[in-house]
Amino acid sequence: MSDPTGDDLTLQAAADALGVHYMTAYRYVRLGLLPAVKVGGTWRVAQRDLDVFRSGGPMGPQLDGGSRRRAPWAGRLEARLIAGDARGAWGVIEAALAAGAELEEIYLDVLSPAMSAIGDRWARGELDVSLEHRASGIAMRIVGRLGPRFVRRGRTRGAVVLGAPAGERHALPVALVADLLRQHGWEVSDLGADVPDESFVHAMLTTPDVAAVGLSVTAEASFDSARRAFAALRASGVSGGRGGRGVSGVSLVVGGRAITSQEVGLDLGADLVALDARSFAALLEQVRTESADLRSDVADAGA
Ligand code: B12
Repeated sequence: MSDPTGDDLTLQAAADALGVHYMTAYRYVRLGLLPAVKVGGTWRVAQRDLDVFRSGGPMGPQLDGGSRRRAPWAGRLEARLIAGDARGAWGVIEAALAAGAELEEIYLDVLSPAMSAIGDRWARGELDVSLEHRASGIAMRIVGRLGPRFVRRGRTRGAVVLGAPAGERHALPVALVADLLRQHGWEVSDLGADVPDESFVHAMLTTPDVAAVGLSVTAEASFDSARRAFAALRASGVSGGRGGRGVSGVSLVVGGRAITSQEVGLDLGADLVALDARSFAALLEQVRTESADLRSDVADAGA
């Protein structure tokens, strides 16, 4: 290891140089992949060590499409989940993290496909539903362990209430989407699955600076209850209306596996439809900006 000198870097600067989240860089340090020393309570990385790490050797994670990052993590995780091997499942996650995967990749490109594959095998009659329940439990514990490590510090963009409507038992998608929004700086109130209409309404009315209420709909059988939840939220009089551009309004958003098009989502009574988790944060940001513009237009008109 080189001795950090005057031109050494903070861990945040090293993370920025690598194009990874601070926690990913921190893990590289804790796993012994990236040399760093603690100076006065903060990690410092020598520029030379960073250069060696970035070039991929000797311990570098081959971030630029190297074979470790392309490893079939989802398949390995699926196998551990089906085996009910919580420890092994976590080991796969740790290995993917060490290879440079970010939270979003772990959730969307590793955990989600693993769970979908398990669902497909259940649907083909290859797996008993008890294994699916057990796998879901392990997956939830992984999310519980992983999410808090990636929470973004600093000012929040606003709050979002998230949950699955009454009767909809798929809680894992809600937990994943909640963490991904948190990583983008949103404060998320995750109500989980099977949420009664009045709980959505209560959460919306009592959550400070709430910008949106998001419903996660995984099974088509939940369409009616999603419709009822949106109707109850709208009846409480707070929503911004279609388009989600209300001056002091809250956008009602729907997403999830069963929401296959804008039409399907709007028909349930949502203001906005997010067709995947990756676009949700961008959509919320847009709504926030448009609401702020609208507020200033109204203020100008009143002046
Ligand atoms: C795990 C699981 C369960 C678990 C749930 C446990 C839990 N704690 O979550 C249990 C065992 C309880 C369960 C029960 C049932 N399940 Co189930 N389940 C699954 C399984 C295998 C994985 C779900 C999952 O977590 N996927 C991973 C997530 C992350 O992916 P995702 O749902 O697509 O979510 C992503 C996006 O859609 C989006 N997103 C999700 N929500 C939101 C919200 C917003 C606002 C936004 C913007 C985005 C967004 O972001 C996520 C991340 O990318 C799926 C298979 C599959 N293909 O998904 C079946 C599946 C969803 N289940 C299914 C069924 C049929 C059922 C049951 C009806 C079975 C039964 N007969 O008992 C029951 C009851 C369901 C009910 N009433 O809700 C079917 C649904 C079919 C359909 N057309 O509706 C599936 C597809 C299985 C299959 N292949 O047939 N299930």
